[in-house]
Amino acid sequence: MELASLTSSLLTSLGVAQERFDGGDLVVHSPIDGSLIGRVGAGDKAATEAAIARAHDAFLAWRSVPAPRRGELVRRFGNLLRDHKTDLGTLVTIETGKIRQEGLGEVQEMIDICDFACGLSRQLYGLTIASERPGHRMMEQWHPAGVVGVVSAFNFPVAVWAWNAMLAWVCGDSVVWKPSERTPLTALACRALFERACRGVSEAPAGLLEVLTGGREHAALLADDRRIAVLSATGSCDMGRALAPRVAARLGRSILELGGNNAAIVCPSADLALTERAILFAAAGTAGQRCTTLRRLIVHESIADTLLERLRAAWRRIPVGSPLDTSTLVGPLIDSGAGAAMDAALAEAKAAGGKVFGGETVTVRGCEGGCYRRPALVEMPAQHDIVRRETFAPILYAIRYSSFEEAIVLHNDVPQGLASSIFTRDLAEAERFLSAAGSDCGIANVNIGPSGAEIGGAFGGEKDTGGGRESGSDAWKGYMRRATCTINYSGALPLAQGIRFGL
Ligand code: UN1
Repeated sequence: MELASLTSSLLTSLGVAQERFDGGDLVVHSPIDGSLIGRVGAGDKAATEAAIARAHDAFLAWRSVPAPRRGELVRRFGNLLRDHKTDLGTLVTIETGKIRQEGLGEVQEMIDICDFACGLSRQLYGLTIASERPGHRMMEQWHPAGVVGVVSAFNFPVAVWAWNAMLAWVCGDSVVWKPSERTPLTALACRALFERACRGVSEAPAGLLEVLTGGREHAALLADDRRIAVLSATGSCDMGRALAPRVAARLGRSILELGGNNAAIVCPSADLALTERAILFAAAGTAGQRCTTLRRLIVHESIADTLLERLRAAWRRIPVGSPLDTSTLVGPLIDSGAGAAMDAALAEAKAAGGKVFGGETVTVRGCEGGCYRRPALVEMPAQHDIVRRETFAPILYAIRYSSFEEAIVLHNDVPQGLASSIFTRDLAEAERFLSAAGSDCGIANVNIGPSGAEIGGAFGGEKDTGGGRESGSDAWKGYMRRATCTINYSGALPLAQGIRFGL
């Protein structure tokens, strides 16, 4: 079946009306073969203003709905995702080019965060605090923050939005979502499913979810608008550098999850068979287009030749092709610009003395309009500038190390600080890597690669990655405002710090 008609039938079965994806100004192409799969309406400034106003009205009602009832809405949405997992997963594949397994995995990640958020809706715990004054009680309350703006990227078009939106909703916030202009169709599908979920919850006001399809100017409008209590933005460091100062200029709150330059240190004691499999998924999976993709291999000189030979053999066998074909492991890059960036990075690495293996253009029969590349493995003499930059493509740079201290220095000597990993059977090495003087990233793993995190942990990283945390653990606190409350039941008025003040 042609991709356009497959897309149309998937969108229809997910509940999106035809006029929503047929006839607008924003054209959507599938990276699989470059074909046109939708035309979506791109809103203007007035439409964005109106969407924010509706979301703000929704917040004013939703904040007073008991949190477990808010969780019920998220539970219903999660069940609809279960029912439509295959269709939505296929749509993710068509719109992003990720393989079927990963498209389904992305929807599973949404379902998981729904479950997490639903449970959380009964656990938005505050503290009680011992007061220094007699007859006083102190406590912390967590209240809804307001309208949460979510800016998401093409590579995880729905899961990353779900991390934010599910927490926001149980926390009593409303959501204005600006998806990537490359992936508006999956966003429209999520909105349609969410509208269905709302039909079963009488307290759910209109405006709990507003979707802004269009260009980056909509993200800037969210950044500038004081009604957006929290702006959560996922994407490149450049995107973060453009939006964060605008939010800061109005002293607003942002949650930033930006680029990564994730490494694996492979130590002499590593289980090489396990390490090889982990590297394959982390470096080549999603065609190198995860923010957590493994981009740097820091390998001990005593095992480097053996490991690199094994990896070259594996790299040769990676099936590159249409992501709809179940035997494919590596699908297309998002567009030809991404292919050009990959080619330029490889040329730069070569000029810096890198030995490039792979990285060639692949022509896929029937998908000639797509941008396919064989994953590249590049042995570098040193951590050159090109290695320190994030190229959003399947390039794995390998560097040798001799002492463990040197490995840690190399590991941390990049501007980004998202995800990291070590492969070792030496307990002391693993613990040193996880210690305060080890990996400087927000995610640090032992004997698994840096990508493919579960939703239960807080997700995000340091330095140019932006410092924000989304998803599990106590990331929900970023979507609420904290009120410190002191209650005096003593009948007297003792002042804190023992101050005496009175006539
Ligand atoms: C992203 O690429 O922005 O940890 C998110 C992972 C996924 C999420 C990636 N669970 O690789």
